[in-house]
Amino acid sequence: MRNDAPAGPVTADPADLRALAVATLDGNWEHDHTVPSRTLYPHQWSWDSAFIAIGWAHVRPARAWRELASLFRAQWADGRVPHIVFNPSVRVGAYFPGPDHWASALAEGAPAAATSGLIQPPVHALAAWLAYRRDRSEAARAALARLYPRLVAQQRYLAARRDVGGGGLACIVHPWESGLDNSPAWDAPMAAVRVDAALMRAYRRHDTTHADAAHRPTDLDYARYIAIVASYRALRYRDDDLADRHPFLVECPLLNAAMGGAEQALARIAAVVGADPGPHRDRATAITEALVRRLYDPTTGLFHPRDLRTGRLVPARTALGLMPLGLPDLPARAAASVIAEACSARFGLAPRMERPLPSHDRTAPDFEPLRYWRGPSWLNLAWLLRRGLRAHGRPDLAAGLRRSMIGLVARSGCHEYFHPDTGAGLGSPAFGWTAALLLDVLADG
Ligand code: 9WN
Repeated sequence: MRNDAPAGPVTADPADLRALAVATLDGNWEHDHTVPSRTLYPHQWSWDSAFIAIGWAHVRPARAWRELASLFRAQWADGRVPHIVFNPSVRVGAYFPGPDHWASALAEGAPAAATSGLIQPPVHALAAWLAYRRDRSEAARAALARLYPRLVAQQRYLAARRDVGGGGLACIVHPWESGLDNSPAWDAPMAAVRVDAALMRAYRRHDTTHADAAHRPTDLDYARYIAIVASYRALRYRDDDLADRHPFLVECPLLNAAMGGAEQALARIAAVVGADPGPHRDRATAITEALVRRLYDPTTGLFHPRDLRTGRLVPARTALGLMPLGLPDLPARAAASVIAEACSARFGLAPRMERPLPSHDRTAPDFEPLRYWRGPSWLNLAWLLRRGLRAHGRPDLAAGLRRSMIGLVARSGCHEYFHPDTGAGLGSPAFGWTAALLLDVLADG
């Protein structure tokens, strides 16, 4: 099956939903990895592969390990895991910005494959651990042992090269690194990026030929995205002196929560592969403490990104600010306030949810129900939040979120994202992580 055709309204039968999810993943499988979408994203994406591996582990475990192995084959010498690994057999120009734009071959320590120079949230150690929990075969243990040093190097890169603020957290150098590209969380730091509005005349976007332009980031967003890439590319993606020369430096709550979660997962993996879990546990504790110290705002009860160019927290209340709940050692006070915010009218979490979890505060004036990460509901955010609710003793809310996630796919299919009021499917109709994470929640009632 090639996944280009929109999926129709589906079914509430779990067996049918599971079959739809497996068909979606099968349709997106590409020899050693899974594309997020055949049309919009025809290469391999970093955090997509992690979520997708979690799904494969339920149905074709060997593919979970191949997915992670192929991604980590493209790891850079400094430990960074690139956010896109380009498939050389895909037509040049099928995605913008493509391999020529990134020119990774010119950078020191880049792999043989063409990649981007950016990263995405490090959810891979968690994915590897969850895949192993489902598949404890000897082959799985060997795959986990091969991945372990690479996962450790990924964390080392973040801690050693990206702690520009010096407070024990990693910063992102581009909104794409957060995975939530056009979140209102980035509006203030992005506004400070000087850009010539005519810049995009020199390029052709491809996303807007496959998706409605009104649902995607704007041309001005793209002009800034390209300007920030140009700044980093000019340094050959080196991280020295970022504070002096790079226009976008922000500590993101989701990326850092993922980094802390990765250390928790690595502690478990270490115990399986004969390494010492202790340092991982210590680093997990230190990251949680740094998150609370640097990104928690007791007046909003939420976590907020810190803009390192101004030193200030970004005031927008987005779903990013809920994500540190995934850390099991988050202090009870912070966990309680995040849960209270999640249950407020802003995010509408409840044991019986009336509407799906939005990606942005639905009471905010800049909430946009159709535009990508500025309002629509995404399954990966719901999945991450659900883990946090379980870790912090709220199975009732976790169950509400699970039902809501299943309900979205039952209504609309494996879409990329969903209308936060109606649940209508938006973006790609056959999206990898939606299918994969649905398989995970279906298996885990
Ligand atoms: C840029 C692949 C990726 C996801 C991101 C999502 C989107 C890319 C784009 O698609 O970003 O990396 O072209 O818009 O925002 O989270 O990993 O699914």
